[in-house]
Amino acid sequence: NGFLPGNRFAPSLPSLPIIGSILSLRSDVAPHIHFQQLQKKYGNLYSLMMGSHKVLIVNNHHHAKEVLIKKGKIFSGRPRTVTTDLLTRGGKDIAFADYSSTWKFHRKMVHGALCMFGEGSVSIEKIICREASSMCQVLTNTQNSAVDLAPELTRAVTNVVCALCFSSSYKRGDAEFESMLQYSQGIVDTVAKDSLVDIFPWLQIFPNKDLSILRQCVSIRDKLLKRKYEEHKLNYSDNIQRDLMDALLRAKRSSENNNTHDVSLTEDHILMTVGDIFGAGVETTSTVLKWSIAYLVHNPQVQKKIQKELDAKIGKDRHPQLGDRGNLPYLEATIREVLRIRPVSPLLIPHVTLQDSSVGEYTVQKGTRVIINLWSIHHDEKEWKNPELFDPERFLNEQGDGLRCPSASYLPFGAGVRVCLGEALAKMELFLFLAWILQRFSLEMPTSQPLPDLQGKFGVVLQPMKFKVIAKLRKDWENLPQMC
Ligand code: HEM
Ligand code: PLO
Repeated sequence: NGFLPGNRFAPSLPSLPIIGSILSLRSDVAPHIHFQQLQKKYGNLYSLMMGSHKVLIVNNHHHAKEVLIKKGKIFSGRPRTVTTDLLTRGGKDIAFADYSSTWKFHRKMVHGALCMFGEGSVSIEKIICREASSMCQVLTNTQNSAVDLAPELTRAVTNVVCALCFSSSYKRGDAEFESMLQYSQGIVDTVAKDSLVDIFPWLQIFPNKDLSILRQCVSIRDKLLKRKYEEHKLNYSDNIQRDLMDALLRAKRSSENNNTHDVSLTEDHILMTVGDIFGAGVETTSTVLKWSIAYLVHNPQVQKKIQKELDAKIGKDRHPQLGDRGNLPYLEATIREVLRIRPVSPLLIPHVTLQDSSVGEYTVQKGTRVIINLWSIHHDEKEWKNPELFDPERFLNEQGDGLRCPSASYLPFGAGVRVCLGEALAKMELFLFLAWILQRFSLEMPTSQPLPDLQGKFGVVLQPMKFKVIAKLRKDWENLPQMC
């Protein structure tokens, strides 16, 4: 079972009874950067106490792979925390649910439903291209003025995941979409950031601004999910499966008709699982698109190279399609570099050790929380030359016509038992949206505005700060009819 005899524990930060290591955790920098800095003093594998919970911090890819892959099952639990319990009704979703047969069943189901639209399938490509086209149309109408692209990028990404989950989509300015943007930002700002209530659950009894924002946002989200659920129940038919919601309804019915099934699928489970996919689908991909644009305006030479590649391989007579992926290595390399330099989920989601085990030479006891610091792994100086430099070429071979993996210290989607469920979908979206935008537009900074901030705001996803850019139609595109 991977348990090594002996009792060598990883170096530990100082800790006091009840409050744990909180005094050593106070810092002006975000947790992923603080955990990276603590390596200087404690090495790349060390532990600390969050209140009464022992936490192991993993900053190195060898140890990360031991946890995620080699001993994946042993480390596949999730902690229960006040904020994630509020979001998921006590872990009735996938991402924040502890290891259990219900979690395994949900994961398999959703995986199956996503594969239905999966790689190579025409329908998902069509949906993404429809949204890309509509986004390009909006950019054409606002061109030459400085705009925050985030709402349009988010609408495009939301509509893809809306099509998958609910067979629906939002028009510009739709009130439900605007309310979704608001509640979702409220949730990102307040959930699962190892805030004090998650470390000391008893603090819930005191008034807490973040917790009340979270409660309010979750209640708005739950009403939306419940509405979609009821609509689907009304129009449900055993013969047609339109989307993920139908797939989950069908599984619920068959588990009810078949008493031998030992996995119970309640209404709560369906709502929370769709909520996960919808939330992950919106917040992750839109965040990566925003980071991509921030880095492209910082690095106009990269933007030009992508456009040169697009002009040579696709030209102006047709739009980009998934089949072009193998032919556009520079664009692919740029996407990989964005996912390296600004990982969406810099600390993944905490894992929990389900039985006594070990990592490297150290013993890890059952119940220990394990935080994989993807930030350290993606910025490891032994693995990446000049890690803070944005350089897509590190992912290209010497001829520059093919991709390579310069280091094994790269895990943007995690790995193993808890690997991201949306990796294939996210990669299709990133490729198509960026290819469509850069084929037609050049992204520039408005004069007299500072370049976007690249530090990011830490939370359950690492988001860039708001910024405005000008999307200018490229030469030769001004007079062409839009191919929509
Ligand atoms: C989990 C990354 C997009 C659904 C994760 C994890 C990471 C990740 C790092 C945590 C792995 C762990 O805890 O060990 C990303 C990135 C994305 C992305 C970088 C975009 C570029 C998506 C999308 C979906 C999705 C589009 C949904 C369609 C999920 C789910 C989990 C997850 C459900 C939880 C899996 C589990 O706990 O069993 N993702 N993700 N992700 N992701 Fe993604
Ligand atoms: C984003 C805000 C939504 O309103 C709710 C939600 C659900 C699933 C979460 C997602 C949020 C953030 C990103 C997460 C995703 C599950 C997997 C994904 C944590 C909180 C990642 C990157 O791990």
